[in-house]
This record gives sequence, structure tokens and C-alpha cells, in this order.
Amino acid sequence: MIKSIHRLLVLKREDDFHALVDFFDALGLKRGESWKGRYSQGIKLDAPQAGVEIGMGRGFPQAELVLECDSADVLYDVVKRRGFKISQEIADYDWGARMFTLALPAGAGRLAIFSYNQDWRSKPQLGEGKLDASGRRFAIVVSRFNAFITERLLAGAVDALRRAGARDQDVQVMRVPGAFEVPVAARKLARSSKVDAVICLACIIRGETSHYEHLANEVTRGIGQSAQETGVPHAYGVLTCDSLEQAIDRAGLKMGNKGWDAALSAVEMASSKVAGRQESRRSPVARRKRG
Ligand code: INI
Repeated sequence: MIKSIHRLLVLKREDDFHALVDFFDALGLKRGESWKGRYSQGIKLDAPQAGVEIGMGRGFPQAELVLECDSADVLYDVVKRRGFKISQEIADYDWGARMFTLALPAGAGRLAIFSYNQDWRSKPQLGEGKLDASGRRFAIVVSRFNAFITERLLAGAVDALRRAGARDQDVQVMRVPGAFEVPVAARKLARSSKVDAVICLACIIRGETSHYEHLANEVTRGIGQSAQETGVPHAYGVLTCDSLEQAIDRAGLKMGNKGWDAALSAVEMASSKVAGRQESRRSPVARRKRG
């Protein structure tokens, strides 16, 4: 019986090896079996589905490795942020997909990333939430670092929740030292089974070092993981900016208020039939507690 199928990418330099592992990790592949021996090291990065695709004719991706995801646009941002070279810009294709291609480092080949477009006009919208926060409970985790910005995000988020019908007593605010601490606090609140959604607010401003990239990646991944593992919607209101000026623009000046936007996403997701916790259902945590 076949157990798995993997494309092998053998690199010559250790830093390329780690860069590629980190990259696939950031795209959301799951770390599998790994080893480190005298002459070699390796790690398998697994996807929920793998296989061989055999094609014939025209219109196929120009790549040796093809990855299908939920949203090519989201991964396009990840790829851009990590400075990988895009070899084919993101575009819509007549086979109903949105796709781009990039060159992997150290000549490890080309990777095509695509997602199928939803034809939203003809399909019923599955479990779409409403912008009605009445009766829902929210937690806002806000970082004190760059408080000048994050307090504005917080004000925007609270205002949006109130306007959407949330009662003040149903909104709790937790301050943490910096963006790095946001995911842990968010996870704790999500697990408390006392909230329908968590809104994560922070501001990371690019400095002179690579610290920014590490912090931004870790915070984003931590928040995403907490959302996926707890099943409680988390809204991402983390500003990642090149300058303070850019941050000010996104905290209520020229580009709206990211705290407000995040709060509305939380409201929608909290009432979504698919993502939000429904009144009739108890959370896994509550179920376990009550037996
Ligand atoms: N925290 C932020 O929220 N934003 C930043 O821009 C930032 N920078 O640049 O360093 C930052 N650092 C602190 C970090 O989040 C942790 O609080 C700290 O490292 C303690 O764990």
C-alpha cells in the first residue's frame, strides 16, 4: 500500500535549507517526519492531499510543484513579504482559478500556487454571518507596545462593536506588553468559552533589523493557529507598517481604522453559522467541563 508521495528538493547550503523549510511552514504546510544524520538532514512538509497529476495539452502551470490553497491572494502576500521572486504575476485563468508562480531559492525549481475562484453569483452563501453583535461576547487583546497607535485601534474596535449592537458588559479588554504576547492571551480567552470572538490588536513597525519579519510572522501564525485550534473566530487587527506615518494612517487617519475593520470581521464571524459558536451549541471546553 502506498503511504505518501513527496517531491524531493535537495539543497546544498544549510541556510537555503532552513529558508525553504520556513517558507513552506509560513505557507501553512504541516511539519512532518524529520531527521538529522551525519551526511544529511531532511524534513517532510505535508499537505492534506498529495498526488501525481498527469496532464496533456496547454494551459498548465509553468512549475514543477503545484500547491492549491483557499486563497492565492493571501499566499501571494506571504510570498511577497518574504521577498521571493515572483516569476508569473497573480492572475485569473479561464479554468476558474487565480494563480501565480514563484522561483524557489537555490534553484529548487518553480512553485505555482493557485486557488479556485468561487462563483459567488450562482452559489448559495454558506452560513454567512450578520453585522449584528447583539447578544454576542467579545474579547479584545491589545498590545501596549506602540500604545499611541494601538489605543486608537482599540477605540475604533470598541466603537464598531457598540454600533453593531454589542453591550459594554459583553466586551472585555485585555492589555499585553507587545504583539508577541497577543496570541497566547487570545488563545486563553478563546478557550475560556466566555467569548464568541477575539479581536487581536497590535502595531509592529519595521526597524533596521530582521526582527520585524520574525515578529510579524510569529504573531500572524500564532493568531491563526489559535483560531484554528480553538474554533473561536479571531479577527486580525495587527498593523505591520514600514513607518509610524503609515501606522497613523491605518489607525484612523487616511486609510480607515484597522481596529474598526477587525471588530466588524469579528462580529460577522461570531454570528456565522459555519465559524461562530451558536447559542444552541456548547463549546468543546464547556462540554468537557460539564462532562
Ligand atoms: N512589539 C510590538 O507590538 N510592536 C513592535 O513593533 C515591536 N518591536 O518592534 O520590537 C514589539 N516588540 C515587543 C514584543 O512584542 C514583545 O512584547 C517583547 O519581545 C517581549 O516578549
